[in-house]
Amino acid sequence: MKLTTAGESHGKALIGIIEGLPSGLKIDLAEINRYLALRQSGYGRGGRQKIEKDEAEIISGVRNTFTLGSPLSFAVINRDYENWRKVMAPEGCDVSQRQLAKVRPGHADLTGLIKYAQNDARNILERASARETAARVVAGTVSRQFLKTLGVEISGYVKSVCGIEDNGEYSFGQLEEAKSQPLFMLDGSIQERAMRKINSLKEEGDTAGGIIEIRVKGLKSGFGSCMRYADKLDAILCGALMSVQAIKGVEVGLGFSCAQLEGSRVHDEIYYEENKFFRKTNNAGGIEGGMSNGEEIVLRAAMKPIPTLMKGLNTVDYLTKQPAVAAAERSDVCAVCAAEIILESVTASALAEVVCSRLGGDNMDEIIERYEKLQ
Ligand code: EPS
Repeated sequence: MKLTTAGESHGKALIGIIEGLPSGLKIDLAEINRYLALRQSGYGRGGRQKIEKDEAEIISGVRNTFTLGSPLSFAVINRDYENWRKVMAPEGCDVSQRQLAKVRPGHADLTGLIKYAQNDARNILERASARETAARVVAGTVSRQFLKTLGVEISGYVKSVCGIEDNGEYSFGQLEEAKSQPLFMLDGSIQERAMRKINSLKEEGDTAGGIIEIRVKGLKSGFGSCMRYADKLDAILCGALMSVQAIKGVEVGLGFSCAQLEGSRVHDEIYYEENKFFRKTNNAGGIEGGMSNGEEIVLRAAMKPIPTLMKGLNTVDYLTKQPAVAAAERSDVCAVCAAEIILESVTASALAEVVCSRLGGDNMDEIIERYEKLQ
């Protein structure tokens, strides 16, 4: 299974092509649109989300709601394109308008300008923008529907915003509650504090990031590999999380805390009862030796603060080489909720690919039969 995305933030549309999907998978378009709406939601988003109302149009690969086994292609139209046509139209436009030279620290602007030999950072930021993730949510929700047929589910929540952290422990079932909360947090009073922090950052023209926890329930053991480094499940999943805009750190299970503890407090002891191996703890986060071990997979990702600050950071004008204040027109103050949905989605896509490459199969019946035979 392979996903290609295309599209500029203020261009006509975001496009995706998923290759390698088996035939016979039922596609629920309403669910795809529900996750697209969730990606747009959350406390701290900026003005752009009032313009967009993301909906996926499936263009190929599905007939009468079932996949055909052919490439599934889709589009999400950018409503804002109508306001940008005169500076973005591929057929011809006025590129002298909306130029960006006061490159933003933390954004792709400066390095992209140099790498792609451009004079206008708009030619960089339009694609580097996190708007691209709408396409990854569409593909991720298709993958989520594929995994669901095997009994594999993905959920998550926002654990911290700008250092305001929830250290509670939650069962998988409790996580779904997060999506009805303004910041996808599970502790009401911590969430209130985080919302107040976002309010004050907005007034100051500043931004915030946070930590997001993603969990996978129901995946059987043995996915990934201890034989080939490139097939290690933790490497694949961490790579998927790191591919999301603004993610600067990822961990599995205890993650960075492992380094501070003795082995006896880290490794999950093994038991056997009623013909089944099990562990009473899950510090490994469901992955040992690069393979799923049948426990819940626990991933955490750190999102940096949005790099467009209304108050502007010190920078240099790319064209004049003079000191300047970085460009800012409108911006999100905090997009941790969007990141939560995106991280679930890329986890789903990466896992679906791992499952397909292990099980093979051209149609869903074949895949379900092969999965059921596994321990
Ligand atoms: C983004 C800048 C903002 C965000 C955008 C990502 O867009 P604009 O420049 O149009 O105000 O809202 O995210 C989205 C549009 C989205 O749908 O997530 C950036 O520079 O990365």
